[in-house]
Amino acid sequence: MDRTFVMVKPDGVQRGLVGEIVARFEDKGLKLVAARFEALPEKRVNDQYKEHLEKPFFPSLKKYIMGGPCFLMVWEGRNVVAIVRRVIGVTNPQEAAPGTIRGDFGIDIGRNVIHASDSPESAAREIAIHFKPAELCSYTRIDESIIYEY
Ligand code: IDP
Ligand code: MG
Repeated sequence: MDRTFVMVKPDGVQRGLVGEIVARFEDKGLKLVAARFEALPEKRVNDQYKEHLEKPFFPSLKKYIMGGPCFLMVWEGRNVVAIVRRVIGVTNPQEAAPGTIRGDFGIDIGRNVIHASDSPESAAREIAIHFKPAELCSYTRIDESIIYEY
């Protein structure tokens, strides 16, 4: 099974969207294997967004992400990285389709509620930034045998 890193950003936390967001992934049939609620230290924000360090929006992105606690998660499932990117919607909430998390809950690109890894390589890198291997739990969802055809 594949894994991806997902994080409810401070605006999502402060708007009380954590439960709704977790429910969407649970309802999809994905499996939660790790979670933590915390304010991110600067180093992990820089590591997380290392491809954006030189972008003009990076200072405001960092201020946004460090503006309050985040809810960090690892989700598991077949092809989970691509599935979760489709469930959250495109980066700009104004362009994100209705029915996606960003499409349903956001307006500004700099307040887009949620992060998710964009490739299996990013997922592995981001999971390792935020979680120790021992923090990833192994268990079976009771409905796994019917969610998956094989
Ligand atoms: P993603 O979150 O959909 O993967 P990225 O391009 O990786 O999008 O950008 C990371 C985050 O940086 C976005 O989710 C958003 O919070 C912020 N961001 C991206 N582009 C802009 C921008 O043009 N202005 C302000 N913030 C931006
Ligand atoms: Mg990204």
